[in-house]
Amino acid sequence: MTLKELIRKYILENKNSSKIVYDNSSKVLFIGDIHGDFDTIIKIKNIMKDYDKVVFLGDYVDRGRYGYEVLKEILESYLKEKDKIVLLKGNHENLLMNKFYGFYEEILKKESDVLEIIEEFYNSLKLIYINNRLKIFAVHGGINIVPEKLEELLYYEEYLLWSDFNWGNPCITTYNIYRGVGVLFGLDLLKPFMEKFNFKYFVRGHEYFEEGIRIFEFGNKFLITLFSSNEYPYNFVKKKILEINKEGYKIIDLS
Ligand SMILES: [Mn+2]
Repeated sequence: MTLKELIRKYILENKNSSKIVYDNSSKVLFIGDIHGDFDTIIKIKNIMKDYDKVVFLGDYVDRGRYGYEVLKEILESYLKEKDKIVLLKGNHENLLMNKFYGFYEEILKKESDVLEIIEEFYNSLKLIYINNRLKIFAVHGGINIVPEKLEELLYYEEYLLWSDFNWGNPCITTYNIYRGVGVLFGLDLLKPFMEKFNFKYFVRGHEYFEEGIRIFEFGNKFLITLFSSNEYPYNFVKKKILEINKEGYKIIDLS
């Protein structure tokens, strides 16, 4: 199948469903930003069978060379096991971003018809994954409020996709000076959010670290940032993916 055909099938399955995925799986695999790194896809393909759920945290395309192949492979897997694979949206699932960071040109070269349908595809991606059994909240970037109900977060898509954790001053939520969009959210937001909704893990992508993962622990709760690409300009990154099960979490090295 062409990428356009795969995308069309994905849209049909998802266009009228909620942007929040609620799940009760007991063994979940998380994959951080891929940014066109096909090697990541090859490596996870063999281990996906060991999991009840596989959650991609977004940023599939741009920067790296193989965004087209990455999307194709992920959508083929999705269509084989629709209940198993969750595709969250990243800030690079956006045509304007693609014009600046490479995927637009890549589509033009590899399958230009995809352009007719790509924005509808981006709009049909999920924004939040919630696992009540394992007490996980997952999103590409972060949060900007402690809502009354989780569904309210969907009004703040830009914040969900663009926000970062305030590593420099974990206590304080402030304007995201580094990106000029979204917030840097601190413990003043994170802690009441996690307590109110009884989450133990906050899993996100969006930021790269040389170690491919960074974990902030508070009480018996964890904010985990994952990065799963070492395509240029991230060649130095020791890319990681993450398993969460009933016993705890396990970091898997893909580098
Ligand atoms: Mn991102």
